Amino acid sequence: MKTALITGITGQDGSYMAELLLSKGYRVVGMVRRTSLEKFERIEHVRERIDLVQGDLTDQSSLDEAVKNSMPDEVYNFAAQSFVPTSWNQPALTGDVTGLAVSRMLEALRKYRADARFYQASSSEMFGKVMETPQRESTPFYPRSPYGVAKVYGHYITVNYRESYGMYACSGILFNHESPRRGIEFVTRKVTDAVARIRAGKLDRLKMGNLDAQRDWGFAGDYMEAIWLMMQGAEPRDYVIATGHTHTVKDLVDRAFTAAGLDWQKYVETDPKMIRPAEVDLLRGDPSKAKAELGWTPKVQFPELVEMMVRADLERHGVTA
Ligand code: NAP
Ligand code: F7E
Repeated sequence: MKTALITGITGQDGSYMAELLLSKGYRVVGMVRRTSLEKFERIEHVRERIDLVQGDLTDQSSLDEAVKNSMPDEVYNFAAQSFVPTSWNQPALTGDVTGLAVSRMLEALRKYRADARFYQASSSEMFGKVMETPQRESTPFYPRSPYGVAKVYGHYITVNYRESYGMYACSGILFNHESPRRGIEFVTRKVTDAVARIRAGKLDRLKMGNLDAQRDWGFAGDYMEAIWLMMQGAEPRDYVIATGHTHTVKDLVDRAFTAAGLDWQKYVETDPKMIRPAEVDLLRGDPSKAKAELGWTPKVQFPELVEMMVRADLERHGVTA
């Protein structure tokens, strides 16, 4: 039986990856940080089938212990400060947790389990002010936020440990992926949750930022399959994981409101305070390397994804579609 250590198991991706690995017969160990109130909603349904270890990405000794005690065959490093606007408010913390901490994880592995396979959660935010469209593995990076800059560090330090020490260390450059478990501050969930609250009579206005931004949105569950395949290769390689299609935030808003029988123009207003200091205007990934080498293609398309999220939020708020 293989053992996997997942950092960020309480997050969106960690919870889907835990499910996937359990379904494949892995022993799953999740790293969680100490909080005054437990936040295990996303893993409640698998809680009895996984082991939890305490650790924090800012604390080397806790990472060492997590690795020593779990002796993983595979490590999925999902933990990060992952919200882009927060990265302007907390740039040093983001640099530490999202960037430098990747070195700490790699060092823990190098010391105690150098033959374990390591996955780093790289991001399309590294492409930022894009140098070409669609973005592929060879597209130069031009990050536009402290978050993007930190992810570039995490990406290259992973490449560096692969090349310096021969470790099986790889990165997935994942484009935005969403689900009913997406954090409430990210644009997709913010919109689908607002739609449900409007239908439940709990909200009458929705303030948004830049409606013209374009993103390549996929389903988190599909993307975890790609990551797992990446970790089973003959040699470690980095891959762009995306759908290859792009939509504006306005399109997302329109679809989500329409799915609940609402006209978005009656509820949505833009708030200049929500415009970011620097924006990533357009992301569209080219997943052809993942298709050719991993045999991976996304199953859920954008319209189904939005409908799935609206349906889940309507249910959460007790509204029948
Ligand atoms: P998420 O829902 O925000 O989850 C982040 C996880 O990191 C949570 O479990 C959080 O724990 C944990 N964490 C934060 N700070 C920590 C610290 N100091 N020590 C230990 N754990 C800490 O993020 P996600 O959407 O699942 O994304 C997973 C990873 O993929 C992240 O690295 C993200 O940057 C990257 N990524 C995401 C996307 C996307 O579209 N979702 C795309 C590309 C890359 P708590 O629950 O305790 O806060
Ligand atoms: O914004 C625009 C906003 O916060 C998407 C993270 O998972 O994906 C995510 O980063 C777009 C941006 O995600 C609102 O300006 C308009 O252009 O959902 P988001 P993100 O910044 O793309 C990448 C790949 C990651 O790696 C990150 O970890 O939507 N937008 N109005 C808004 N965004 C938010 N959050 N709220 C608004 O009201």
